[in-house]
Amino acid sequence: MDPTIACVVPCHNEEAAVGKVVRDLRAALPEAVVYVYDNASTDRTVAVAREAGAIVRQETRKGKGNVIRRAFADVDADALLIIDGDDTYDASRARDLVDLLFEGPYDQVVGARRVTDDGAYRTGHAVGNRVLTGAVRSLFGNDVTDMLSGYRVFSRRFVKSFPALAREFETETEMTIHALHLRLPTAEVPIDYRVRPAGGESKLRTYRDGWRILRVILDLARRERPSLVHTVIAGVLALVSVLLGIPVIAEFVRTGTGAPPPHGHPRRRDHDDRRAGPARGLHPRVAHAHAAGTDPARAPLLPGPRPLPAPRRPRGRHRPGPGPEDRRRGRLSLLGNSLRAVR
Ligand SMILES: Nc1nc2c(ncn2[C@@H]2O[C@H](COP(=O)(O)OP(=O)(O)OP(=O)(O)O)[C@@H](O)[C@H]2O)c(=O)[nH]1
Ligand SMILES: [Mg+2]
Repeated sequence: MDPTIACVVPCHNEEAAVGKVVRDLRAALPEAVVYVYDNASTDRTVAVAREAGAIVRQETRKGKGNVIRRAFADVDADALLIIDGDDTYDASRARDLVDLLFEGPYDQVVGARRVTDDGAYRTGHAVGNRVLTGAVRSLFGNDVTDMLSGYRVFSRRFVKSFPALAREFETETEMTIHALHLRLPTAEVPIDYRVRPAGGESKLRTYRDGWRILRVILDLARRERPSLVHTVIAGVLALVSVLLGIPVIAEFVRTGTGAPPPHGHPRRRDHDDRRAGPARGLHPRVAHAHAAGTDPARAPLLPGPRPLPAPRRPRGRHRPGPGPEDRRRGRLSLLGNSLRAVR
């Protein structure tokens, strides 16, 4: 028995292009059944698709991901091809993709876009696709060059095992990661990517959908590669903490104590000592002799007050420690030092 082939075309307001897409598919794959999955179109998409020979199905929940989930559940075929209804992909290449799937045999064949028309990609989309594809390659494997392509053929095995969770444009990311994670045999076929015909309008919102796609990548990475993700997070935090700690370690090495003096600045010995005088605590006669470079024993007796004895450290449990104000200043200065060192 010949293998069965189905084509699924998700459409939302594509009256300008869907007729040509359906006709091209039917010409390339006469034996295939072509389904147009519409939801909430307010133009003549449904009528145009029917006139071109497609079976039109409706999905109540809006979003390309919702449509794909419904189609994967309902459609039964040995090969299931998906393609956008905006005629940006070359539907006449459908036979090449399907033949390769059966020949492989592969579970997925992706039409990897090669831009032939300047302007086929909206500003920044090519770069965004490259960045997201690079993130997926480094996290999940190197076998993909266009992870956001919407032109693919799947085996029955892939379709029935695919846990379709996406609601909107994250659906292609899920397909790519599903194949990479389960190491499903996948091939790519270079295909032309061209501008949509006049009258058609893109539904992709660059930042909102780009952010959703990135979140799917991170979420799947956390689930599929937990040790890698948590090692990277721990490594970044360890690096930050070492950077913040450098001033404290340097202070410790220099002074032998990690805590800064209570007045909030590292102790400057020369300055403090000069203020205190060279011979604090010495009898003025001896200090004078030191300063003059003479023998203190022969120095003349000078009148003057005897130095006060050094204050005695209180004993017992009620020694006065640094007050709350001192501690607060100490903490602030530690933070200040750390931030100054990071800068
Ligand atoms: N049924 C259905 N189809 C949708 C919905 N949103 C988008 N589509 C279809 O999904 C396909 C891809 O949408 P596009 O707007 O072309 O998005 P894109 O191809 O990623 O972006 P462009 O590069 O700007 O074309 C098109 O056929 C849309 O009509 C939706 O909510 N429901
Ligand atoms: Mg498109």
